[in-house]
Amino acid sequence: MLLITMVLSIVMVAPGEIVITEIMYNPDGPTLGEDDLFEWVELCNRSTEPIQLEGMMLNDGSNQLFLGNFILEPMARAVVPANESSFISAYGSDILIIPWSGIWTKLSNSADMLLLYSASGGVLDEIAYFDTWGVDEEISSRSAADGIGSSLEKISIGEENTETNWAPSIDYASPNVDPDTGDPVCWGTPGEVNSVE
Ligand SMILES: [Ca+2]
Ligand SMILES: [Ca+2]
Ligand SMILES: [Ca+2]
Repeated sequence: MLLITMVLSIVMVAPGEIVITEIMYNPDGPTLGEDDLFEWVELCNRSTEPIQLEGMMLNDGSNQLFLGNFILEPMARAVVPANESSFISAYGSDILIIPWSGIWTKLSNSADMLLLYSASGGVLDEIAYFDTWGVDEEISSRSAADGIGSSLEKISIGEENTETNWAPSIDYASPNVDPDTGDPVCWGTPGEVNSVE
């Protein structure tokens, strides 16, 4: 009976129940380290039930990774990091990390897409982002999420993944500080409610 319940819970995950809520596609390389090691994606369970993530797939059209055994509680958020030890070195070990296998879906610093599939192959969420998202021309021609330290955060997590519903993070969870300026080197709210929500 337990097994049947588990299988049903996997099959019945619907689009919008597990969603992509934050993307660190271009971490602050000069102070933090290599781009590929510090990228991460945050997922949120918007349903009212705990959801087993095992077998779900993140795909950017070429590279695929499969989520491992992990129960995401209702309204909880957890992170799929490019490199677990690098992520912990930047953000500490208190943030929920989802295990995965396969090939990291390298997050392009110009434009990329991310699709999240359920274990049964249905599309749960999809986003195509551009480095122009979040540009404030009065400040810079470059978005704060494009290598300046911010992540890209979703504003209304139940709405569509349009440009106006995503913005550079304005808060941070990272203890790392740029030794020259005293500023945090990697903003964003991995595992927590977004700073722009
Ligand atoms: Ca990148
Ligand atoms: Ca990619
Ligand atoms: Ca967040």
